[in-house]
Amino acid sequence: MQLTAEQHECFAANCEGHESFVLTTHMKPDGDALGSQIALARYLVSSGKNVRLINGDPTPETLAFMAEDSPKIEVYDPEVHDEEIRGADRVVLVDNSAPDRLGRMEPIMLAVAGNVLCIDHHPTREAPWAENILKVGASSTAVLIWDLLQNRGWEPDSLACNAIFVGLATDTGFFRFNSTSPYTHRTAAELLERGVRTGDIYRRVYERNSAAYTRLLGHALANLVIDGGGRIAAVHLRRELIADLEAEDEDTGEITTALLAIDGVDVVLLFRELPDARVKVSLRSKDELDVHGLASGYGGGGHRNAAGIVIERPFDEVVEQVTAGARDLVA
Ligand SMILES: [Mn+2]
Repeated sequence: MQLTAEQHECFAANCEGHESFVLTTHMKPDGDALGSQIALARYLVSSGKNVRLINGDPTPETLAFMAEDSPKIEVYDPEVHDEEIRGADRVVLVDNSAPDRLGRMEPIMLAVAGNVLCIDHHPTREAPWAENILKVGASSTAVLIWDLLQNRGWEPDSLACNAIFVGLATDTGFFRFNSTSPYTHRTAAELLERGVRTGDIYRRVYERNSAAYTRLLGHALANLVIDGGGRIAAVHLRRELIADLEAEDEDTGEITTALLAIDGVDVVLLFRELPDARVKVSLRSKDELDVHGLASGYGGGGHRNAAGIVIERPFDEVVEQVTAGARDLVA
């Protein structure tokens, strides 16, 4: 078990005591966010509950396969959904406890905070939600959902199994981060026994790169900057380059994986200039080095080994300051 008896009781009371649910998650939903949301939705629907899935941002194309046969995931529109959200017996927020990671849904979620059940594994500051089922350090929210649903005695259907597997696999970098626990592997084993196919899921999620992304990756790798006595690797993606390579819509977060593979590098910084004069910084680190602390100094969030910042300052200034912070970290 991942969660305590009290947490299981809290979940049970929430399920039994309510008929209509709205499930939501953080902005730019990832595999764990959607996997948790979909698996929970399948369970609630199978229990005869009324369930709406409403997210602030659309499901990314690489993860659309997860949602194909799930209850429909709607993209938040205040005119349409505020009433639904206010009227739900219970609103469940998964894979996020921080209001500022709700994006467009922050105002309505804060308005109904007294009716929100939050299920999450991120380090949290003050969560304003009515009830919280939190396990910081768990590999993913999906394993928490698995634990909760197993405890309810529910036998998950194949869609829920796939959803949970995508959640735990993507949040652990396919079982390679240190957050990967024996429980993660045991859960994965249970899912494989129920028919989940690892290779198929890996291909669907990860082998989806475009030529534009691959060119950008090539440029990034060829122009990497080594700092901090060899312990920091950084990449700078300026507007002009992104435009030249027609890579505007590409998700560049994964470029950090290649940088982190450099021998001796412990911290990776990816600076990307956004169209609206803001700068996005993706930070990654190995082992005990805490880039979440560095990111939160600039209003960013994430985990110890993976964090992000979006900041409205001149590009060179952001590079200088965050790099200086990273040097302190490895010093
Ligand atoms: Mn997660």
